[in-house]
Formats: sequence, C-alpha cells, structure tokens
Amino acid sequence: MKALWLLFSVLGLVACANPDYVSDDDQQVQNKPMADGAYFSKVRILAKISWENTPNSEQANAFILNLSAPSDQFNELAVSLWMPSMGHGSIPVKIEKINPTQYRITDVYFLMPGDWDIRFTLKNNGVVIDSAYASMIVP
Ligand SMILES: [Cu+2]
Repeated sequence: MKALWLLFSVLGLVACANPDYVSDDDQQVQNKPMADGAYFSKVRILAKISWENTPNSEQANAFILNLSAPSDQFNELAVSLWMPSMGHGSIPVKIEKINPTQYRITDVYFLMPGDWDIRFTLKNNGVVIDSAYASMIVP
C-alpha cells in the first residue's frame, strides 16, 4: 500500500517538474489501469480493491472497494464488468455502501477466464463526475 502511494507521489512530482512535457501519453501512463484498483483523476481519489475470495470465473466473487478519501462530489457509485477483447459485459453486480470510503461489491460474475475490466463510475444526482477502471486477468 505504501509502495503504491509512493508511486503516485513520484508520478505527481514528475508531472509537476516537467509541465512542458506533459502530453496525453503521459496522462495515459499515469492513469494506466491497475489490477487491484483504479485512480479517479478528476476527484483525485484512489480506489483499492480488496478481494474477499481469490477472483475466478467459476463462482460469484466479492470485494471491498476502499476509497483513499471521502468526497461530497458524488453520491453514487456504479460498477460494471467488461471483457474488452470480446466486447461483452456480465450480469449486474450488487453494490452496498458500508461507509463514506468503503463499498462492498458482490455478485461479481466473470463469465469466462481471460481479460476483464472492472469499470467504476462516480455520479452526483445521476450526472457522471468521474470514471476509472481496473484491468485484470481472471483464471
Ligand atoms: Cu468473453
């Protein structure tokens, strides 16, 4: 966890130190999807996935989403699954807000082994505020 924060700090410093060289490519590197979380760059919140089981395509999976800070910029979290290589999604997940920085996501069905994105969207009264996704290989 500390290593991840350090990584973000370093990326932030590099971006600030070389403002003339910041390009879309740099932005994409900074926002490169992680397997264990996602970074919402607009609201500047890191969301970390903590699996309750070893994720796999054979059963329903569940995880806790831990936000790095509470925020009053959004009042709704949407989560969906997407298999980019095949262009299809999955069954809707269930989302339960535990507290201002924690959500429990259940009924996470990866329908087949392979590459899956977990897409997160933050909304405020139905308006999309920010979005990010995690990207992982599911056995
Ligand atoms: Cu598929």
